[in-house]
Amino acid sequence: MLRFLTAGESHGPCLTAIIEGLPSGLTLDLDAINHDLARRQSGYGRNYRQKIEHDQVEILSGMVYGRTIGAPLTIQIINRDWENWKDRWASGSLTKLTVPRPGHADYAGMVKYDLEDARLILERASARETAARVAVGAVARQLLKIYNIAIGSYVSDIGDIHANIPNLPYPELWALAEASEVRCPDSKAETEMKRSIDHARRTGNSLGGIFIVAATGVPVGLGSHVQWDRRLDARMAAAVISIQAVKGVEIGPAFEIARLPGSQAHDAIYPADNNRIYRLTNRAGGIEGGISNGEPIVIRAAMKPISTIAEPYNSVDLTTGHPAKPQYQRSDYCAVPSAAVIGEAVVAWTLACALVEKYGGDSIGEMTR
Ligand code: EPS
Repeated sequence: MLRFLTAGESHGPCLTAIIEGLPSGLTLDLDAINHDLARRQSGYGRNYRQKIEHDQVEILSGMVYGRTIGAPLTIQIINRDWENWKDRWASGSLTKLTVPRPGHADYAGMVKYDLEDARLILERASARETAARVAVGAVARQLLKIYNIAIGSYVSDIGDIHANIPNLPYPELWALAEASEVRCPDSKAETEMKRSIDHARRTGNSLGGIFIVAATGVPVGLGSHVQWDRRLDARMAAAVISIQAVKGVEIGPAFEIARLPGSQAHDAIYPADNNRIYRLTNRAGGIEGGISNGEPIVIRAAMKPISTIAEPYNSVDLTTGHPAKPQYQRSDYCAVPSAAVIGEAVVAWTLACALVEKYGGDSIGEMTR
């Protein structure tokens, strides 16, 4: 079984991830991991913090001569912003944040953990944690690559700007997205999205949006229909909705299909050579009965607008009980392009887990046999 944990605060010394259950003999390309970390940091609408950070992994255990050895792999990413916070953390001179920001984990976290300072919640609730998950996903991606499974993403909506996504094979869509500052394959929409993000920045606001992650080359038979927690669609949905600020997940065009009669909602099967089959549509998003069916896995996710905004909502100072506005320091204005990269990572991880389960995972040799 593959599993991982992350640790680390947003403004603490570092982020750490420990992955256990990786097969031995997997060659790890650290440049490829760092490349994904840089992709996560990019995107129009991020704030000054991304100029401070320059995310790079250090491998502290589980890899010898560039290959995994079956032991836990420890990944560390330094938070460069720690330098700007460590003295204030040490002296206890940071002002307490006692007014929770609506939409953030602040209020529920303060009540749950009996803490008077929202800072002690937001440090871990922060999406900074996703740097560690992208590194984990990049490791998973290298395992998947051996079996020709590829994963990419693009953004279809930012705020009320909706892109016209060209009808192209996924690798071409991903290449267009890669060249776009908002990861959008429609250049006209990209211009409007950037204009909307500029407007949000000027007016102290933030924007959400929708991104699509797809995986190609996935074999038939990952996941299972026999138990709820083995269903690949359930595991994918859980992984994607666990990304900070993601509030909705869809497999294939699920919400559109809900309005159609059964005769138009599924994917007819046709015979092909060598006892194979083919399909002309992929309305199931690559998963039927909780099992991958050999078509690309397609997941669409909705990210809410970031809840830290310069013009804050009404709230309450929890120490006085009086109406108050949350303190504003800084925030991103739009992080949907980054969320798409994080989506790739969590999808890669979920597929890697299912692949190791199906093909046995002590060594790459065993899996490949
Ligand atoms: C985040 C708040 C911002 C973002 C951060 C996520 O950080 P800060 O409070 O330091 O300005 O920049 O994202 C990252 C640091 C990152 O690397 O993605 C939040 O509250 O979720």
